[in-house]
Amino acid sequence: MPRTALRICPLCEATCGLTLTIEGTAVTGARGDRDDVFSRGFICPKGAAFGGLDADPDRLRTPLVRRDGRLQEATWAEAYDAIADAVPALVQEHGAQSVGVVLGNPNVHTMAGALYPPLLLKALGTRNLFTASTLDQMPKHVSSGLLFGDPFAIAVPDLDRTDFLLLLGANPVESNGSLCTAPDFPGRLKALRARGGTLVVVDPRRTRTARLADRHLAPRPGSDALLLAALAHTLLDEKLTAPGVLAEQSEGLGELAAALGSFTPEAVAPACDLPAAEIRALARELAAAPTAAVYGRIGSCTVEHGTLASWLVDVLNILTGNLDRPGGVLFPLPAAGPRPRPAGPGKGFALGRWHSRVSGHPEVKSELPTAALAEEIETPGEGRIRALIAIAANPVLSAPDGRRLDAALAGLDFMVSIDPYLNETSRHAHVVLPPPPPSRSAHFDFAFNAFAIRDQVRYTRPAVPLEAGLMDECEIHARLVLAVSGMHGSAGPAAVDDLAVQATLAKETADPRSPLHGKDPAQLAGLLTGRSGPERRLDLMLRLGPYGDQFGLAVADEADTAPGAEAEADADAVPGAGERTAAAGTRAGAVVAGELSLERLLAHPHGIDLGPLRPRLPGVLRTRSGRIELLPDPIVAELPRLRASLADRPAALVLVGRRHLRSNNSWLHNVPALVGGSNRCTLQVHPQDADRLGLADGGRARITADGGSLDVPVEVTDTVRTGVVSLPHGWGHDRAGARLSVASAEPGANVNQLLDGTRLDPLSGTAVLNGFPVELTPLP
Ligand SMILES: Nc1nc2c(c(=O)[nH]1)N[C@H]1C(S)=C(S)[C@@H](COP(=O)(O)OP(=O)(O)OC[C@H]3O[C@@H](n4cnc5c(=O)[nH]c(N)nc54)[C@H](O)[C@@H]3O)O[C@H]1N2
Ligand SMILES: Nc1nc2c(c(=O)[nH]1)N[C@H]1C(S)=C(S)[C@@H](COP(=O)(O)OP(=O)(O)OC[C@H]3O[C@@H](n4cnc5c(=O)[nH]c(N)nc54)[C@H](O)[C@@H]3O)O[C@H]1N2
Ligand code: SF4
Ligand SMILES: [Mo]
Repeated sequence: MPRTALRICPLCEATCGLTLTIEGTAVTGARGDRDDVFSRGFICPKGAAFGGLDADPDRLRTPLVRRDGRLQEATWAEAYDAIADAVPALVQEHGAQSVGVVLGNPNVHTMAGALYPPLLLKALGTRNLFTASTLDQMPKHVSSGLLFGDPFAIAVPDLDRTDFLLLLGANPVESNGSLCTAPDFPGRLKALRARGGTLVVVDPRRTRTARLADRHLAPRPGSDALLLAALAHTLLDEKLTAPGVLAEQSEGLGELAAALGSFTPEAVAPACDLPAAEIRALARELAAAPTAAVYGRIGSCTVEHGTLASWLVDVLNILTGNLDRPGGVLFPLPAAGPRPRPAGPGKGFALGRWHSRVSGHPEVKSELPTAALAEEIETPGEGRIRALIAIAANPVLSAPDGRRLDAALAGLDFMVSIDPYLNETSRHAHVVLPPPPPSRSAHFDFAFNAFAIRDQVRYTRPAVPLEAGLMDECEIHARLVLAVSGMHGSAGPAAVDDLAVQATLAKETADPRSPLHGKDPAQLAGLLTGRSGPERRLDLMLRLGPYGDQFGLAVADEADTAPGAEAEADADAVPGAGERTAAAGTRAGAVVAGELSLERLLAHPHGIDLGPLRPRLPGVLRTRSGRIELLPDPIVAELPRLRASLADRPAALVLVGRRHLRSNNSWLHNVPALVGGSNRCTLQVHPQDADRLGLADGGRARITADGGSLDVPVEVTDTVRTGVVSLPHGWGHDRAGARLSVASAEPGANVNQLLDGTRLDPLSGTAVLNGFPVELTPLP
């Protein structure tokens, strides 16, 4: 008899609730969970293919250990013995910096990836940390760090209530949204327009999102910072600013006009390749909207001036008074996050506290640019990376110059991959530790609830029990922490979780502002519930969090910042979502502020709605001044480079990426249901450029840039603007030694081979993956 089980989808940031059909131990179907308090039944083709992904025969089911140069199946004990033999000895001989850590994107989609890497880094003591963030959203962390003092204080568009959405460099109809967790993003954009709101999309391609818009601007790639600066300039120049209460909460407002003085619409128009009048008109519309949200993603981050663009997005939100107000952009209050703290000066955000060894790149958020990983492995000298731990990362395809990285990884003394696949990166490992299929894992969105457009909390336990021989990914991580610490023989994985719990409770009970100040940490730890170490840690975070029961010891003075109690009333304020909010209201009523715990959450399998986002300023500010620092020094120092770019002669042809709905970076090309059709690695070229260059649809072209050349199939389409070509990332599955039988049949080309890793947004160390110059020649 088939049964059903709930599972939050881990495949993109939308975090939809799925209902899986299970026969025996196989997932035979997946549909949207209609009762999910957030996703309300939404599902996309990736979620629907969950069963195919779960059962992929290429998934590793045992650890692999390199013996005599070859990766061979091994037991877990053998795998951890190999790690315990290698890593501590290397650290002993060459120091902590000789071990590098690479954390890839799926870490933000697993519980293990949220709970253990901080412990691993602490155990290793290395500063050689590289993550997908420097191929992605790091510019936003930097701008938030500088503006608000907290790199995680990222305000998200209030999608369901805004009157005007200006969306730059994002294609949520295919990506399903990023740094804006919103199941059914497409439906919410349609609802915005249906309620009379306006959607403006800025993208050099006429994407599926752009096709939903009232207005689509197709500027030259890489020019968003200029466009945004001109919008801000116009608001200031035409006295259209209305920051309201934000004026008192900000520093530097008065100096902004001078800082942006040269960026008139007329000055930026040639570089953006947009009419100045259109830029002016957009600024006036933005100012006139009752509420508005400016939102930028990949296309505005992974570019030359990514941090300036990210900063300017919030400058516009501030100048128009839309930061921290309903209908504008708001700071979420996630259930497993910290309790709101009282307003006041904080520690601030510092960049460049140390620098990378070879090129001297500044550290950002304790990370170094992933584009600089290869040189840190290759370049001799003290502090060279000799061993690497890669967790859920495939930088050979995701980062610039995969060929160079390939060679560098092949020269490592030791490498561990935690990865379900033997792929372009993990094939270099000495030990591969495979997590089980996703149906066997519990799920809680530690990362994405912090960027969600509604506060809500959901948890799903494993849908299928673990078979003998498989290991839960949390345990894989915990055992890795033990193995690198030399504690591998003397302690079990539970000890790692116990230590984490003890550390949190020790801090909490010592904090005079905590309701638990002075309590006995051991007694509190004894009150935690849950079947496993990670569940007990989740219980701890929920109970200490903003809606938590504080172990029943909460005191009343936090009540005004704990919002659950008001969720029901607030829910009515969400327009265009009548039924949804009525049901959500009932659920919110079931759990009120100050009662959340794992036990409470488990009683609500479809989640608990905690209401729409609410203003949180000045409480979120952690700057040294305790105010919004609108014009921070690193930004001021960076503006001349943007100004100088006005004089640059634009390249004749530049490349941008694209995402396909049925893709997920580099690792879903092995699921038959998700490949084929329009999900292909083609180079999109505008008909005029194709004519000029002698390219034909279906023909082939050689594309060349800093890092090398690729031969790719050409797709002639007017969905890209002139002067721009588009090639998706995550392809290039043609390397020997990988085990990807479906993906290798249609390998595609790795776009990142066109880069040599030297083009970076200097403030954030983020690789320039969009808007770099290329040359094209036809191939016979
Ligand atoms: N040119 C270009 N390059 C890009 C981008 C772009 O837009 N253009 N986008 C960039 C962005 S935004 C990102 S986030 C990066 C992503 O780049 P990476 O962080 O390298 O991520 P993926 O390519 O998604 O590879 C993820 C790896 O995790 C493994 N994996 C999958 N599920 C699990 C799991 O549950 N547990 C574990 N342990 N492993 C798992 C997969 O097999 C794969 O090896 O790529 C970046 N690269
Ligand atoms: N289906 C699917 N969904 C995904 C992923 C996936 O690989 N596939 N990856 C996930 C990940 S890791 C992330 S980070 C998110 C990303 O989510 P999004 O930010 O929505 O990413 P993209 O779909 O790549 O959209 C970026 C858009 O920017 C445009 N662009 C390129 N250069 C410029 C520029 O200079 N200026 C402007 N204004 N636009 C530009 C591109 O044409 C493209 O349409 O998606 C996530 N969701
Ligand atoms: S939109 Fe994202 S979270 Fe929702 S089903 Fe699709 S892949 Fe999963
Ligand atoms: Mo990403």
